[in-house]
Amino acid sequence: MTLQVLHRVAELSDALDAERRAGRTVGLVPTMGALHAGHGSLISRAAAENDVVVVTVFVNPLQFGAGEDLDRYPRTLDADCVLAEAAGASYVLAPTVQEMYGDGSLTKVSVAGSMTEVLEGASRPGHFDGVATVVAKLFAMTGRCRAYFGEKDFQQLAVVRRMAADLSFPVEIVACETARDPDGLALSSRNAFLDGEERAAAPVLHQALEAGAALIQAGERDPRVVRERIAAVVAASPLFEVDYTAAVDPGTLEEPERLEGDVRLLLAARLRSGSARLIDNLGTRA
Ligand code: PAJ
Repeated sequence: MTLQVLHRVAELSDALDAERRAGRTVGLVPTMGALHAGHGSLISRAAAENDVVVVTVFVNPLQFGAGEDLDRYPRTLDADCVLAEAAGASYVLAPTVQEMYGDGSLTKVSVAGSMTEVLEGASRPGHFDGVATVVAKLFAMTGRCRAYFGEKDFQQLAVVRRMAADLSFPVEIVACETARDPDGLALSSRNAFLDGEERAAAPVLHQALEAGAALIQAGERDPRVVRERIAAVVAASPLFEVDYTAAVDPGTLEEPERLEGDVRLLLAARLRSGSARLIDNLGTRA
């Protein structure tokens, strides 16, 4: 099936109602565009598990804070459509801000509690309200579906899961592994902001997480020691400044007294040049 590019929400809802009436299952892959092979891996998986796949491309102003990179976020719709189609998408929805929010929305979806207050939530106040609000809207527009999210944004995945369950959306959330370059750097639209030297140094983020995991495998059970080791590995690179590092329970995102069972290691670091802020995470077991 050739790709259909839609700009109107009503067109998408009508098309998907017709697909479901014909007995077809729907996979949804929400994105902000600037698609790379990481997004491609979500789309391919959605295409393997569903009859019809919708990719949404919308740079959501609500989830960017003042002074963040909303204005320079890459917008590459033509190339996005080529990648989405090659990976198996049937529809791309690329709405304008006006189409999504009209003259402004008075309703906000907010997941309360520490899940949205720690880590990215602490560094980016309001960010997860913006994510929860736009994803709730995309779920309402799409209707019954499976929705694919990357572990790359591990906290986002947890927030979206909780929001979908709390609001009873008929949506099954599917978590997908992080796609990486061969040197370990997690694929990200923001990697495009790095210069050659920064790109060469960037695998230090994944190496730091692996060093944290190795420490746990060697028997370390104190989360503070693990997160400090991760920070020390990143800090050894003069190009990066650590924002946060964490060793937490993957369900609650809280730091336990002692590491036991499944552990998620997370970090965020800023390039000192100001070119970008990168995040990454890794799962391990204590
Ligand atoms: P965006 O950053 O475009 O990411 C879209 C989806 O692709 C997210 O689920 C993200 O986790 C996933 N993704 C990004 N890089 C990945 C990688 N290297 N491997 C695997 N998956 C990866 O996340 C957003 O957009 C927005 O917050 C959104 C959910 C669309 C709401 O606006």
